[in-house]
Amino acid sequence: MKNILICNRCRFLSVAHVKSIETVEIQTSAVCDMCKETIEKQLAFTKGVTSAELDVKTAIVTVSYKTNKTTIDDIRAAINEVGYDADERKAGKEAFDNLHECCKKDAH
Ligand SMILES: [Cu+2]
Repeated sequence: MKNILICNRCRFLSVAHVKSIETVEIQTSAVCDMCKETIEKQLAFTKGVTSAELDVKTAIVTVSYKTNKTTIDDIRAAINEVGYDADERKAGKEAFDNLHECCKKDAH
C-alpha cells in the first residue's frame, strides 16, 4: 500500500493529499481482456476511484482511491456488481449469469 502520491491536479506533494489517496490490490475473477475492460470501466465510474488497472495474468486489479470518498469494500462491491468476485466478496449471481460465457470464471 502506498500512502504518498503526488496530487495530479496541483502537481504538489501536499500534506493534505498525502493520506487521502490509497492504492490497493484486489484479487478478482477476471479471465480475459474483455473482463479487464468491464472492470476498469466500472471502476472508472465508481465514486472516489482515481485509477484502476487490471493485470489479466494475475486477475489482480490495482486501484487508487480517495479515502474520504469510498472504501475498499465499496470498490469490491462495484466489482461484484458487474459479475466478478473481489477478494472474499463474491459476485452477485444475476450479474455473473449475465456475463459473456468466456468471461465466467473457470471458463478457461
Ligand atoms: Cu472475459
